[in-house]
Amino acid sequence: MRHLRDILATSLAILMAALPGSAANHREAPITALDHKADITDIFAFRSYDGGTTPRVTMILCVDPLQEPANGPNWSPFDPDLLYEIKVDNNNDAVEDIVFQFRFTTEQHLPNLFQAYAGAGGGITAPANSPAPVPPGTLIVPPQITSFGSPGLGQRQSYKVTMIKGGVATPITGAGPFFAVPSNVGPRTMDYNALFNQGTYTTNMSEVKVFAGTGDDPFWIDLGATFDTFNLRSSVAPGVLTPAQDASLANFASDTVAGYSVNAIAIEVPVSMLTRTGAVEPATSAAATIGVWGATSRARLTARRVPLPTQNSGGWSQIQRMGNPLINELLIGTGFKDRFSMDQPKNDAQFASFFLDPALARVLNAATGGALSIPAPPRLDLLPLVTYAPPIAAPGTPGGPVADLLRLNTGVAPTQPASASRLGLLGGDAAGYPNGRRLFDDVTDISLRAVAGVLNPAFNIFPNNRLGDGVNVNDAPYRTTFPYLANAPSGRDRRHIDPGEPGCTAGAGAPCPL
Ligand SMILES: [Ca+2]
Ligand SMILES: [Ca+2]
Ligand SMILES: [Ca+2]
Repeated sequence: MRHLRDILATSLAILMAALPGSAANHREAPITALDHKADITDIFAFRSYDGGTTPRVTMILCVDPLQEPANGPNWSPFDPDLLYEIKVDNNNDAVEDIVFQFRFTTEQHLPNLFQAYAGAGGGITAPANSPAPVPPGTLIVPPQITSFGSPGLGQRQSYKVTMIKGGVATPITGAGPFFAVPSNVGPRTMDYNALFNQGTYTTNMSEVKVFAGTGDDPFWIDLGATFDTFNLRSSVAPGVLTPAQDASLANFASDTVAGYSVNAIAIEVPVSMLTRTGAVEPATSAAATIGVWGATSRARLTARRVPLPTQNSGGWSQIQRMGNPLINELLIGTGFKDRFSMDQPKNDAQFASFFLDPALARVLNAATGGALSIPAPPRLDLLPLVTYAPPIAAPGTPGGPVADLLRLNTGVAPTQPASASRLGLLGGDAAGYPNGRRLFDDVTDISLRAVAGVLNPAFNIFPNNRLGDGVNVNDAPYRTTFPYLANAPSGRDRRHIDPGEPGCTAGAGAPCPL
């Protein structure tokens, strides 16, 4: 504890000096509300649970929130001008030791067609009454897109992956180019599932896999009610679940993100590539816990020279970064979100007041009429989220500076989905958030409860420990192997599950409460 107090004292001292007089993260900061391509929605890091024998970690960075799958004719490509990065700290100083960089290139193969993708069956030819000069029988619509070589894939994106470790940049390559899985336009145009599977690549590095593409947004939340100043639905008002609701893998409110897609970058690597010892450390080892975060950056200078390619120069400037879910979204004050987004995790002591006296706890308590019993600041109970500390890191692990990293104890074996808890560590499942983060971890409920104080046993009491928004599960089934993401909804058939409409599962697809 003395160590934690030292961190806090240092943090607050820096905070006093730094402040002037005064995650899941969808459009959470002013700067990314204006630059949605660079907007990180979520980052995940967890021990792969596909049953393989080599311990591996899967890391997934999602960007470009609330993609409407029907948003043709250009849909939602990756931005070739962005640098997408997944960073790992393995020696507790919140400075990256390993970086995985992703850069995209776009090719246009159908410059004369009005939409980026087109296809149908075996192709459609000009009928007998085709006006000259196009003779009947001429191919007008290409065949359904079933591979990255299909002619109907007019807009094709490939990407390069680079690992930077110890100052050395190493390309991660495959048998051919890595192609990004496009938006799921619809079943006539493409076999999206086939493209998804072809877009999951093994590489020249043993047990390293990569994926990039448009997939289902793996995050779920009653976003509309949450940001209507916690105006939660009657089914869960005032944000306290019944025991039955808490135990259910069903939704009692509509998932605002249902039916939307997101762009995802994923990489799976052996644990031994990530730890500082190069070994699979036991959970009790101080070297077992890593910190993971994602970042997007743009060139400082961009010259747009249409029709020539864009010219970038001047080095990179970070647009956004993310470690824990909902930190920037729910804890950092609006006046500080851009600075938070553009700064480095090692400097997060300047934001310590937001972590250690979160306004959200006070808002929750006020919104429930004082029904919660929240700890008084400074909130040392929240330090495990922003330092290397138990119950995530082993006792004796150097805490490091206050930093928003997603911390993963790589020595904790994965829990099989059938016995996993959506509440992660709070649900007694040692392999779930805030020990890393899996797709199915209900980080909204976990974060609400953590902010209410449940990481401190004295505050792990009702109603603190039953807070929730009523959305407990994703709208689409996740894969059970890398990259674990679900298929993107199709543009033709996507459906957003809205309040008052069928789709909540508190009774066989009953209407979601208004
Ligand atoms: Ca480091
Ligand atoms: Ca979803
Ligand atoms: Ca929830």
